[in-house]
This record gives sequence, structure tokens and C-alpha cells, in this order.
Amino acid sequence: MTVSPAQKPIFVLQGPNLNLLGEREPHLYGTTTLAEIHDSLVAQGEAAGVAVECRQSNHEGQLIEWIQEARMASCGLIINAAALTHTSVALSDALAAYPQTIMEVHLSNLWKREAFRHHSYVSPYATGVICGLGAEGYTVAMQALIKRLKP
Ligand code: CA2
Repeated sequence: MTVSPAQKPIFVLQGPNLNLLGEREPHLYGTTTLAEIHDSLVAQGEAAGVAVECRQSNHEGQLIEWIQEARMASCGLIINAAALTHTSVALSDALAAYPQTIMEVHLSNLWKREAFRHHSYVSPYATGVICGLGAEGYTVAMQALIKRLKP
């Protein structure tokens, strides 16, 4: 299916250190690189007729700017806020003002990890939370988000 230029893209936002995926800590985060995950999400979107815009930043403020931009410029949001998930009230406030469906993804199973990873400032605003499936979690999130896109 071709992507309509009129359709706003799905934004995929990735937080701090996720640019290192595939290079370090494969026992925790797998061997797939961020570029591979993004290529696969763009292809998945294209097959469904939806454009996908993928971005990563190590900076909290940049991610907040992108969430604000996404309010007008996107039709849905997939976010792995990485460590900011557990610390950032500012990110949480930005997500509270996002009007479309949000899917939260984590590569690792947060519930098998340290207690400080058990709280998420993202989850209250997410329709779904997927963790522990590695890179496959993004595919599952994309599928679920596409199903919920408003016409
Ligand atoms: O499991 C996830 O996806 C996390 O969001 C990853 C974050 C972590 O702080 C969250 O608790 C769970 C860490 C991302 C760091 O990514 C790296 C990837 C490769 C090498 C080093 C770090």
C-alpha cells in the first residue's frame, strides 16, 4: 500500500542511550540496532499505508520538544523514554497534553529488574505498555497503534 501524503505520520520517539542498541549490553537489550528497528517500523507502516517518523535523543528537552511537535504533526505516538521513563515529570506533563494514542515500549522486562524501574511516568498516558519482548515489542506496538488510529 502507498503512504498518503495527507496522512500525518506516526512518531516513534526513543530516549537516552538507545542509539547504542546492538553495540553494548545485548543480554539486556538484544543485538538489533536502532536503525534496524526504525527501518522495520517504516516498512510496517508503509505496508499499512501510514508514514512513520523515527527519532532518538539523549536530551530530555529535545524529546519534550518533539512530543509537543507531535501534538499537531502526528496521528499516534510510540515512545521508549528509556531511563527518563522513571524520572521525568516534565516528559510526563508533555505526554499529558498529547491528544492521540500513545504506546509505551521497553525492550527489557522492567518487572524482572531493579525496583526503581517499576515506576513509569509515561504509563498513565499510554493506551498500552509493552515490555520484555525486545525489538519485537515495537512491532507489536505499531500493530496495536495502527488498529487504533482515528479516521
Ligand atoms: O528496556 C528498555 O527499553 C529501557 O527503556 C531501556 C533503558 C532503561 O533505563 C529502562 O529502564 C528500560 C536504558 C536504555 C539504554 O540503552 C542501551 C543500549 C545499549 C547499550 C547501553 C544502553
